[in-house]
Amino acid sequence: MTYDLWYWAEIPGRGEFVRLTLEAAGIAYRDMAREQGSDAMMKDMASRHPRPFAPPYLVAGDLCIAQTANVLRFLAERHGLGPADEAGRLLVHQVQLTIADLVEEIHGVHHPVDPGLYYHDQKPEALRAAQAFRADRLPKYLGWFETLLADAGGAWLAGDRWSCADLSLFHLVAGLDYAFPLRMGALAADISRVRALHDRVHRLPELADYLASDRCLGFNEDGLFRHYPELDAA
Ligand SMILES: N[C@@H](CCC(=O)N[C@@H](CS)C(=O)NCC(=O)O)C(=O)O
Repeated sequence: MTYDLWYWAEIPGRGEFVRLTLEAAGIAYRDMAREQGSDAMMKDMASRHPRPFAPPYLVAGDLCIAQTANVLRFLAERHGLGPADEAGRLLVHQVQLTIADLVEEIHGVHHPVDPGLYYHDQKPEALRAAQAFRADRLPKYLGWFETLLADAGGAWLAGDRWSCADLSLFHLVAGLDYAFPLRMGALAADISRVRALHDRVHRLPELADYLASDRCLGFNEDGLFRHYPELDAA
């Protein structure tokens, strides 16, 4: 079956977490909004029952699955990705949900008052949010991933092969490098396992063609991970 992935055409955003798994697992899919435009996605979304709250969502025959972590869980189960044991599968999903929490906080740094307003309409609040994010939340989350990797004792977060969670952590770190290069540099000594995992995923032969292709969009200031120099500091 060829899946339909729907996500904003202009940014990597949350869609990239799904795309990376589809690409690395060699699963056939169409990137619908890239083909038809984001307006077509709004029309498609409105026509679905039950209607997804927000993209990304994946259409698999009669199924329409939204929420990034939920989509990835579906793909992992359908395609036998990640660990086979229950504890491992639950851990992968737990990591995925925690990444979703962090992604929400990252978005909240540049949109601390209202996601419907522009960044420049909430800049003083963003400066304050960024300070707390850099000082407390970012090291806390990254420290947790570091602990998980230490506990896992191997190359991957769970099991002896990459899972969706490893691919997602790669994208998360890449986004943080883009948005907060100074802070990520300052934290480097504390997150060596996370960095090694990022580099390991970056080198996966399964992803080489995709990462080198123009289908793999760079980050930009319309997306989730935005580089505003005033929000970054060591
Ligand atoms: N928790 C959801 C969040 C989905 C979400 O916020 N999607 C964004 C794009 S990255 C969106 O289009 N949101 C529209 C809205 O919240 O109104 C997930 O992880 O998939």
